[in-house]
Amino acid sequence: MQSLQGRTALITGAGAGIGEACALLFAKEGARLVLTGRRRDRLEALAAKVGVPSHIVELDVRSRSGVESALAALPAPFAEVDILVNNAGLGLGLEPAQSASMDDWETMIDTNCKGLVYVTRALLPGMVQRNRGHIVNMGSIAGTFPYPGGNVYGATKAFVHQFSQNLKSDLVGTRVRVTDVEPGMVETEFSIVRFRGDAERANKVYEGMEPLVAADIADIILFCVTRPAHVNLNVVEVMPADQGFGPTLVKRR
Ligand code: NDP
Ligand code: 8X3
Repeated sequence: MQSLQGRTALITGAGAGIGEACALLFAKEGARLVLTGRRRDRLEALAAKVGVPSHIVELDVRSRSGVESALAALPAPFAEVDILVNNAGLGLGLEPAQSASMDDWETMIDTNCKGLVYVTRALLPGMVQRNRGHIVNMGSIAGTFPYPGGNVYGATKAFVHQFSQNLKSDLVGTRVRVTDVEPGMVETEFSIVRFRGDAERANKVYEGMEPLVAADIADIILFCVTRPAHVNLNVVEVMPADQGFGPTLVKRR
């Protein structure tokens, strides 16, 4: 097992949910943190909590120029990123394709696909040059298993899956690793965002069942990034015990 002591981890969307849980767990393991996201207040509160050196970058991953300039200007000792967690992402709406919002579709594509690609492309050359690094992409079971209303969200996560595998192909022979983590239902702000702040509707998604929590996913990501350097976990698919295939197949009590 590798230690996180002295390693630098950059997390996109670190201010909430899975990103925040990764920051807290990585900090416990002694990593240095670059915390990125759009809500600076969240990042500042988190930085005050982690108890390790951390650097905040207020960043919307949809901005190609913003990503390029911010990540080129990371100060020492945060500039050499060892672990990138491409976590920033969202689902918007559950309408069928014939009536879903094109703006929502574009936002999901811009964030989940293009944003992830911008951040990866900005940090990858340094990792390859140093022959050291690990990119963890947040996929989803929605990228494999279709469900009504999952249309573009699921398609963006299928992109994440295939991009991760193709990245791995390009990196064979280097010590830069790639893992696609594909969770099922995790209770975070995900459903509140999906339903535009409708907390009652969001709560119903997890009613009567035991969902995963953000710390479960952080724990899995920590496992992936601490394997010996020659071990690459390609894809990790994880669901709550109460979830079957697709959100319509949930065991509620
Ligand atoms: P949350 O809504 O709790 O967190 C999402 C994070 O993404 C926030 O920190 C948010 O920060 C950030 N984010 C969203 N848009 C942008 C943007 N344009 N630029 C930068 N940061 C952004 O949800 P989760 O923690 O659940 O989601 C994290 C990832 O996990 C996503 O990729 C999601 O698709 C994936 N996932 C979630 C599952 C679930 O059931 N919850 C299951 C499978 C995958 P801010 O708003 O401050 O920018
Ligand atoms: C989020 C999980 O099952 O709601 O990626 O699509 S699901």
